[in-house]
Amino acid sequence: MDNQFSRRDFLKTSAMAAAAVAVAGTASALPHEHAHFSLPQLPYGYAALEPHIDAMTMEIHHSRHHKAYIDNLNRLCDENHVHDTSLERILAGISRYPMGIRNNGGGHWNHSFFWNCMKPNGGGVPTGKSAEAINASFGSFDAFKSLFSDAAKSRFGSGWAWLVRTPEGKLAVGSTPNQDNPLMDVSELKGAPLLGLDVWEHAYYLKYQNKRPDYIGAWWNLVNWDSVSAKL
Ligand code: MN3
Repeated sequence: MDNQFSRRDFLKTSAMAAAAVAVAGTASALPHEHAHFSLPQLPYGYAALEPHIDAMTMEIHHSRHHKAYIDNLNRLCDENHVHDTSLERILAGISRYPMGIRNNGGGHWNHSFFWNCMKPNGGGVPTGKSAEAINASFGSFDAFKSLFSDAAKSRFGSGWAWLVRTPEGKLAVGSTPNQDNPLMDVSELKGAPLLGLDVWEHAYYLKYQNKRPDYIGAWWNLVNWDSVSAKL
């Protein structure tokens, strides 16, 4: 996304715009015959979310779990001749793809999104657009927090809890199994994700073991409300 924005700025300002378009046009067809995705850098260090999420959990979660979804996704895109480079577009039509692309494509999208749902010294009560939208939809922040926490606690097995803006423009809370997400045509919960919480055991087991509710309770101290507001 940064590349697209910087390229657009370049095109606006450069006297060499025509040449740049020619280069970009040929370059996009060359490097990869198939879709290729890469591991995004975390917006903070592995230890930055301590004590709520420990550094070792973050390092393993990002550098091994997230990376494995991407490696598998790239391999499966090659094997299945998937040329679409937009993961969002693939997810929107995921019912037409093999299960491995659903699991690993969802895994890549969900984790990329999740890292930005958190920040050091986050949490607290939302302000601005987040606060307005949450109060209007759920009555109060406490009511929303309780709904979202229940969705995260009651998701049986592995999955995610979400706050989404539905296609009708309302906010809704729900959860998805495995690495499914609300962008997928197969998902019961549909909409644009505003906030997501990973409740797979790999997200919390080292520090919290079987106590998922404790992890969820601590996670509220990390929520990046600026990121939620920016999506509204
Ligand atoms: Mn995970």
